[in-house]
Amino acid sequence: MRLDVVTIFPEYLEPLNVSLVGKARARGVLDVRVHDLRAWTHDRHNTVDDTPYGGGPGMVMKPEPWGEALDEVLRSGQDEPVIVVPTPSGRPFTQELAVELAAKPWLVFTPARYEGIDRRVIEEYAERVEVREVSIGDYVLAGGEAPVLVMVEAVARLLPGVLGNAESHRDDSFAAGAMADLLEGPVYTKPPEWRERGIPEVLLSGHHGKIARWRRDQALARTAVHRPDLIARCDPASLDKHDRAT
Ligand code: 6GU
Repeated sequence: MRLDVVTIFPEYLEPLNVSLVGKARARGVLDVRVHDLRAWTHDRHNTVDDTPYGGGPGMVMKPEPWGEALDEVLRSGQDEPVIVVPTPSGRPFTQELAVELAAKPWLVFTPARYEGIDRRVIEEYAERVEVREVSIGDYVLAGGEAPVLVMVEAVARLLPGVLGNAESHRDDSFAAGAMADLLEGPVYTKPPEWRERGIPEVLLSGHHGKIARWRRDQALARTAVHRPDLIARCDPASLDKHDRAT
């Protein structure tokens, strides 16, 4: 998979050299290219922003540098690109969207600073390629770079051969499966006693049926406390008959 990021803060994307994403790059699973938007400015001050038409606070990113940058980046590849525009006014980034993006051959991220990018840029490219405006949650960040790091990590770990264990995202919070739509419960490792705290007896029982049942109950309880909205959406058919109110 190829990933391009156009930003005025290329150094903000340095974490893409580290850990899971860094290893995927080193192994050739990911081809990541970070570009400095200011390379496509032509004035002495490398201006990328200007005051908003209609007035109001803050600055808006000028269309010309984005247009030149995106034309050049899009010309540089053969595959069908998807442009991902991080913005607090986008559609929510979910595990479902991560799965969808992980199936694409080429993602181009356009993180903005200030009050965002001149609307005409989004309109222009939406006529040529798939453009997704995406928010990572209901809070406001100073720019789209941190959201790009979030989205790239969520997508990269879904690519074949990136996670050590192909099973490890099977029952993640938010993954599809028997624990669909439930948050993960608690986990434990050695030693069996730490500061006088033991391990739940059932996990030492060797009884796989009881362990699966206990984990599912822990997941349900945790979800009820932290995300009652997910319980409300839960498909009763995904619970076994003992869980259903009759
Ligand atoms: Cl994608 N960008 C910014 N600036 N703030 C956000 C966001 C994105 N998602 C949530 N808050």
